Parts: sequence; C-alpha cells; structure tokens
Amino acid sequence: MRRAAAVAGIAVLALALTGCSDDTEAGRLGMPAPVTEQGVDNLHLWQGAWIAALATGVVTWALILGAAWYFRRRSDDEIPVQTRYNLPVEIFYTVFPIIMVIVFFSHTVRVQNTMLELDPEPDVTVAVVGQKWQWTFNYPDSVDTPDGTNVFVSGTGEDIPKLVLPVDSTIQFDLFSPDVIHNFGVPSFAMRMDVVPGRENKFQVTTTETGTFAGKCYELCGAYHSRMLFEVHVVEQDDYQAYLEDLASDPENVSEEPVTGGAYAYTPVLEDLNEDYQEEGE
Ligand SMILES: [Cu+2]
Repeated sequence: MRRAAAVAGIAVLALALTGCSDDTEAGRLGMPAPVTEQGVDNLHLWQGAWIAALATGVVTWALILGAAWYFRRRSDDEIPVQTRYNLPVEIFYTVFPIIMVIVFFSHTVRVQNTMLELDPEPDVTVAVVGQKWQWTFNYPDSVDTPDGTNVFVSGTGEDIPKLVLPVDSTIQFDLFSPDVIHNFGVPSFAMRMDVVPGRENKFQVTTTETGTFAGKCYELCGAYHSRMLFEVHVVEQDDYQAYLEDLASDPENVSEEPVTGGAYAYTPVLEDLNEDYQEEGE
C-alpha cells in the first residue's frame, strides 16, 4: 500500500515537472505567456511554488492514507501501542516547515526585488493616470511641437484607450490618481501595482515580444470600475515613433506637462445611463 502511494506520488510529481515548460498553458499552470523579462521571473516563481506545494501535498496525503490503513482497527480487544515523545518525528515536523517557509520567502523576496528594480535610465517613461473611470497615458518629452513635448491619450467609458510601447525596451510607468485608489495591471506582464492618490508609485518592464495585450484596473474603484479596460500594443521602434508623431498631429493630444490631474478624462456613459434611468422613472 505504501509502495503504491509512493509510486502514485512520484508519477504525479514527474507529470508536473515534465509539464512545466514555458510554452504551453498547462506548463505555465494557468499563467498567461509573459512578454517581459520581469514576467518570466514571476512565472518561474509561480511554477516553483506549485511544484513545492504539490510535493508537500503528495507526502502529506501518503502519510494520512498510509497511517489510516496501517493503524486501522483489526479487532476490538487490541490495545494500540501508545507512543509519545517521538523525538525524530517531532524534530522533522518542526524543522521541515521552517525550511519550507525560508525557501518560499527567499524566492519571493528575490523575484519581488527584480520586479521592483528601477533602471535609473529607462528607454521610455509613461505617466499613467487612473481616474474614475478610465486611463490617461502620457508620453512626456516625446515630441517637439509648438504646443509642448508631451503627448497623451485618454480613454472613456465607451472608448478603450491604447497604450503603445516599443519592443526590446525598458519602460517605466509612473502611476498617478486624482481621485481614489486604482490598480494598473497587465496579465501578460505578470505585474500590477496600486495607483494611489498623493503617492507616485512606479515600476518598470522590459518588453521582449510584440503583440496586443489586455490591461485593466484591478482595484474596485467605483460604479464603472469594470469599464477601466485598456489595450497594450507592443510594437517595433519605428511604429512606436510613428504612433507618437501621429498623436502629436492633433493639438488635442499635446500638452507642455503630463496631464496627471485626470481633468481630460471623463465617462460620458455615466450621463447617458443617468438619462436612461430618469426616462425609465418618468
Ligand atoms: Cu479603477
């Protein structure tokens, strides 16, 4: 019986280990494919934690089932051997969890440090504003026009904004909120961070692949929180420059300083819905 449990355990573990390639969804254990250098580190932390948890689970299940079987009641007059103060076992179940906590903790701190590492000279800085209930993306000092050097786009509740980034570049996000706490996150970056009023949170990613990825607000921030969606487009360097110039051709998108107050963002859907409610009420 114990041999069968051990064989089953090894089989499950082997399956998990061989499945852990980064190319398949099963291998990533449900995580989206990371498209940044930092995201890959986070994926490996996720996979390592799952393997360790599964190995612990297999040992625990084997001990539970093995003990239940081995010490099952065979007759009524049999008095089980009373064992206490088994020193080796007590040392094992004290020391082993401590080792596990140390291993989990050290890997978490290591990956957290790489995710939060700031290169003093990023290739691109984007000033991100989360406001009720959409995003504004500023690209400071990116163009040279009579109106200013900052270009920006604001989304609305009906119109999901684009965040365009160059590939193979280190991007810094400076996060601003004029109202409540939002949370700026992109699953394919395996990263998100709170956007707190009065506080300038920031993080960096190093893009490694072109493509279009979904982003959203991860902090329940009010009535239209669910509309705080945006689209990340990671593009070639030339396309990135062309995008900025295209934005700058409309003076509406140009300012001297990054627009961080959120004054340009609005959620027209709110007014529309209120009108609908009023009409229904009449
Ligand atoms: Cu929000």
